[in-house]
Amino acid sequence: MADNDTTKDVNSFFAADPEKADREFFGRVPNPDRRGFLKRTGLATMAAMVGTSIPFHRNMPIGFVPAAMASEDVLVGKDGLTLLNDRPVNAETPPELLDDAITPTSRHFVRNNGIPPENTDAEGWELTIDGFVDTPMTLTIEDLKSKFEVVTRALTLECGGNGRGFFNPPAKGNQWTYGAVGCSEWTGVRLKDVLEAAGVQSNVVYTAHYGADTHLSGDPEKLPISRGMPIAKAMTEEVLIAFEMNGAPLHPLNGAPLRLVVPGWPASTAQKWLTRIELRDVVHDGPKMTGKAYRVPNRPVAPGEKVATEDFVIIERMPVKSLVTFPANGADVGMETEVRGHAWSG
Ligand SMILES: Nc1nc2c(c(=O)[nH]1)N[C@H]1C(S)=C(S)[C@@H](COP(=O)(O)O)O[C@H]1N2
Ligand SMILES: [Mo]
Repeated sequence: MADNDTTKDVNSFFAADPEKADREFFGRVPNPDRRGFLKRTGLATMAAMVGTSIPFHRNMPIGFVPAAMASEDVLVGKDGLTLLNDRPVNAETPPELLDDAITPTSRHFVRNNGIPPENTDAEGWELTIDGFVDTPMTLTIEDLKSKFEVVTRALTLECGGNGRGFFNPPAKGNQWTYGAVGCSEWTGVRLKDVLEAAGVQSNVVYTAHYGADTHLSGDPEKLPISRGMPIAKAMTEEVLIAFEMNGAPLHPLNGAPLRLVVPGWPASTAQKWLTRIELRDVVHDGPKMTGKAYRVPNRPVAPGEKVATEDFVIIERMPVKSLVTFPANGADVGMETEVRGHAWSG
């Protein structure tokens, strides 16, 4: 059927601009259930690229099927999550599966901005601490475990976009509903202890975090995301460099083998597949730090009101929220029933 050139065409079409490619093939339906329903015109576009007609997507050659249709394999080790996107993988947890006090790893949501690294072996993984420090350091996970106090904490991670699916007017991006939040038990060392060992210089105002995932475009020069936080937050007791989640190594989709956990702040600051922390004398300006990414108006505004870019500030503490996890939404219950859930805040 398709020769290699056409296969490359479609793949590069998806690689160059996945959102545009998705729109072409699936239409602009911000709906997690759209998978499998290829638009008629999308089918035609794809058929034109293959040079033959395609009655059913299951007849398309492997490697040619858009990532969007290969959704069965992208959530290995996760259980019951709703897939919002599979390039990059984004999946949220239905509220009734967040009933436990400690979120099981299989139910912790996944928010990827790029493509996770293929090699997530703890063996040989290195973390570099540099920038304005007295002693730049490169540490293995064994170094972290042997040189610093290892602590275990139940910490809440919530995506800054959680709940965005209900915004009116609609917001761009993954249409998260309730479940881009989790509270697992994380084991690792305090970021503070590691930074103190490196020696934080007096001019430091901000951290910059780097991970081993790659940009959707495949361009090695581009980073999918690199965020940071004020040094004062980085030096608090509860910010961890974690290598375990619920008593086992991190799940590959949740940043194995090493990640930051920054509780109470948008989880975008909690860099996964962590390879480097740089201390800066200015606020970090990496991808997803500037413009409107993870920034909010500096005052309450009406929904949809235009706000000047210079009036946006970086999101820090997340607001107070709560979620009913039992009974399940829409469940048939008696006249009297117990209701449970969680509340959390930044
Ligand atoms: N390296 C890297 N770290 C990352 C991201 C990413 O795409 N790449 N996504 C961030 C965002 S936006 C969120 S909400 C959390 C999600 O963590 P989880 O996937 O473990 O739930 O990871 C953060 N850390
Ligand atoms: Mo996020």
